[in-house]
Amino acid sequence: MTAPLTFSPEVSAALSKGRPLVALESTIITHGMPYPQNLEMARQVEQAIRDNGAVPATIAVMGGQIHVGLTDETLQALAQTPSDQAMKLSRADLAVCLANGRTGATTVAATMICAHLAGIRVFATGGIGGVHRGAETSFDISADLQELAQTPVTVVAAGAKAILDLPKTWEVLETLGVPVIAYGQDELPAFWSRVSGIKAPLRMDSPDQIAAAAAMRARLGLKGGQLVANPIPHDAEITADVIGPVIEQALSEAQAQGIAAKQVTPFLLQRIFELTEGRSLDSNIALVLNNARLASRIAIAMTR
Ligand code: PSU
Repeated sequence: MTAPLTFSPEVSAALSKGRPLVALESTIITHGMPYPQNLEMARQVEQAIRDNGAVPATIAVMGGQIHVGLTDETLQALAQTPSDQAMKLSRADLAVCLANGRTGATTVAATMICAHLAGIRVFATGGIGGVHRGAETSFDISADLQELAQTPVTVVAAGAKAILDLPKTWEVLETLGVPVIAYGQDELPAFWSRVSGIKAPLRMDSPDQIAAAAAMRARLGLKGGQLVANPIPHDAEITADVIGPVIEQALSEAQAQGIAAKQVTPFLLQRIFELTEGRSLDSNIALVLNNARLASRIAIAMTR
């Protein structure tokens, strides 16, 4: 019995020739950004990966299959699917969605699982999920963290999303034994902002170093992946003094409205988009593109 994987012709050709591949998630399309910017972002990110010498593999679940590499038609349909009509898939519900023939968008956790099944070792996204603020009472901690501890995929993100409790998120990753690597600086980035005031446990300055570290983990038989925290480009940054109060306001509205579980992150991103009059989305798209470029270079380094 093998996993129900359907490859696009582009991905299938890349896999058979051993070409560098970069996985992309679909929750950022269905639950992370509004239409039509989500579709533009998805297309631009795929193109950025091609322009940097690798092959993009956007992953989503439809008709009982894990689709690895989507046609533009499918991408369009997914981008226009209302968020309540696509399941937001993590490790817990991936099999349920597949077995019942439902449509599902993959989060970081589910994309890592699918990428690994497909033989893809690098994945680019915006920001991982993590420990939500108030987790000491709500226990709301993203399954993305556990996945990084058990599935061997290198995830390139601009850190964890700044709506989270970042110090607690990094503490949990340390406990789980996940290498957290700041790219090109000593401090961990904070999604919309380049700095967080938190020193990174590890720092690397080249794709080759990151590829070598992944290869060594495999040789040691260590489970799990690595997180590369890549700072947002200077010109797209929103500094903490600007974004901080906006996050606070969105968080208090979420609390007042009783938003919980899987709805928290999409609600906060949407409110922050409204409160910044679109600026947070422009930054989010810029950081995803930046991560896609670095992920392509890491994927190429891994094939050497
Ligand atoms: N990166 C973004 N926007 C997003 C996400 C990542 O720039 O919306 C998605 C990813 O799919 C990630 C999810 O796994 O947000 C985290 O959701 P939660 O906090 O509910 O675990």
